[in-house]
Amino acid sequence: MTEFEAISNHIINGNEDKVAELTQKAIDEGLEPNDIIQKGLINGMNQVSQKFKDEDMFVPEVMISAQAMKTGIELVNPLLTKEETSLKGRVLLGTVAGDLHNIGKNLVRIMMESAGFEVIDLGTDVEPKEFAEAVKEYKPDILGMSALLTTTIQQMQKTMGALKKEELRDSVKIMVGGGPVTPDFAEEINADFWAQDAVAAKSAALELVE
Ligand code: B1M
Repeated sequence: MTEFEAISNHIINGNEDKVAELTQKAIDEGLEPNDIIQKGLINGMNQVSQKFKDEDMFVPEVMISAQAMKTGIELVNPLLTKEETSLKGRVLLGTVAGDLHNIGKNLVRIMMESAGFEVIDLGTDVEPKEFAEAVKEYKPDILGMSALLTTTIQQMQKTMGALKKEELRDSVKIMVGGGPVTPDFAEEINADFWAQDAVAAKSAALELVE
């Protein structure tokens, strides 16, 4: 078993101490921080997602796994932020109204920060009006919206409406992502970019500000 697989397995088992121990070991051995995140921590959480879908795991276990992943990410995060230091731009990030999922959004934040962006994270359950007000206040280069529920993706469209109403739409690039969000949907609501995962979000952000 590779070290990455071992980290993934302990995410699935929800063994936070083991995740911390193995993540630290991987760091000490000089493994690539991005690989530790992608092949170990995120891979484990993706398997948890699948098990949740298949009803092999339930909400309390998922929360324990998510906590274990967070602990691992916190260990790797300082290494990522040292990779590049010059400020690339400002990103405003949030999970849309009615949606409390924040694990994916938090990964997007970490990746953006690692690329040298300043990230203002509005958290979860962000109303269209709040997004618009924050765009007015912080003047970000990019507004990133995350949604994990088919019932909440329409909030992205409503946010586009709120931005238009305040004549802010053209002042900011819009990136959308999260499980039910597709490239077609992104195009339909006139977003500038769709990203499948946190690494793609980081690359897209770098492209958008170039
Ligand atoms: Co919820 N949940 N959940 N949940 N949950 C899903 C999303 C679900 C698919 C599970 C299922 O039934 N198969 C389902 C949605 C079904 C649907 O809408 N079609 C669902 C449901 C139904 C619910 C509740 C309604 C359950 C209930 O109460 N009956 C409820 C809703 C609460 C609410 O939000 N109002 C609920 C609650 C919860 C928990 C609180 C238990 C917990 C969230 C904990 C937290 O976030 N702090 C939870 C979890 C953990 C999940 C699953 C299992 C895992 C999500 C996750 O964190 N994945 C999820 C199942 C699944 O996704 N298959 C599920 C790991 C994460 C790394 O991936 O979030 O996809 P992800 O993020 C990725 C990409 O999507 C992308 O990059 C990230 C990193 O690579 N990405 C972006 C995300 N945002 C992006 C933004 C970008 C770019 C890329 O640009 C800005």
